Amino acid sequence: MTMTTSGRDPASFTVILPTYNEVQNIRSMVEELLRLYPGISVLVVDDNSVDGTVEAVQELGRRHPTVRLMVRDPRDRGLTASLMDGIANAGTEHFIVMDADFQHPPAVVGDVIEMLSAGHVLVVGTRNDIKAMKATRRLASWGANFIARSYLFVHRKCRPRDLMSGFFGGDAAVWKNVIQKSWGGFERQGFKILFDLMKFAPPGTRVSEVRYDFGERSGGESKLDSRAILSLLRQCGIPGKVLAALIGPFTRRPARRAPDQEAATTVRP
Ligand SMILES: Nc1nc2c(ncn2[C@@H]2O[C@H](COP(=O)(O)OP(=O)(O)OP(=O)(O)O)[C@@H](O)[C@H]2O)c(=O)[nH]1
Ligand SMILES: [Mg+2]
Repeated sequence: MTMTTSGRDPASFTVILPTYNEVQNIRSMVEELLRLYPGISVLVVDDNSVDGTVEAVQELGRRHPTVRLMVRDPRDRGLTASLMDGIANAGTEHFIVMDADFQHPPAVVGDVIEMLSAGHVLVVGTRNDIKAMKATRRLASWGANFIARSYLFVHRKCRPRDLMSGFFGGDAAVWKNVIQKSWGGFERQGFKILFDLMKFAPPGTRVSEVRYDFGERSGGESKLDSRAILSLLRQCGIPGKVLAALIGPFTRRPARRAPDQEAATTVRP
């Protein structure tokens, strides 16, 4: 069943879910999205999870024709790189990016759909409060947002209030074009693609927002570590890159992942 009134057709939306080891969340996440928005497309972009996420999504794909899985080249891991691939392959008029661990509430996707249907080019989810976070994480998020917004201010770019939120939707043609044109400028290993998109946004881009309550991760483990702040600094021009190179050696090493598998980027039904 699809709604077709006032352009609010779920079939023109793809929810992009990046995953790395999200077997505890991915089934319920996808099923909740399909329950709330029948007919919507879901594209899971996985970086070679080793916990059964891939198999879970393959099984969902067999039951639901609008669920697709993209398994990425293991030599090119990265959250931003995954989302670049997701947006480029969304295949619908609009896309919505959100985490797979329920920190971004599926119920608020409806608000994003409304605004995109009304013609907004970019709709960013702004966290109402970040109280669910530990104090250190809250401070890091505030600091990162401040650095990123200052960078965009200096470069006269539009600045969503919550650049670190990770929950946003857009017009697929506009942002696919931005990604294609500025491919080499993105911090592919980074966690904050919204910051990259804003850096390369067409002049005069307007940002709209929806508000949401930021929840706690529903299950599984966080993949966020000190790499996130380093990659954010690397997104801030030459001074940021220099600073990242200076503090890099003092930060925690990233968690070890599965050994590289044969290179393959595939979009499976
Ligand atoms: N494809 C891909 N997805 C990733 C990668 N790292 C994290 N993810 C996914 O991106 C989303 C956000 O990652 P999280 O680990 O939840 O990061 P976070 O929300 O900032 O951290 P927590 O609050 O601790 O959950 C989740 O759906 C992850 O599974 C990656 O390298 N590649
Ligand atoms: Mg999370």
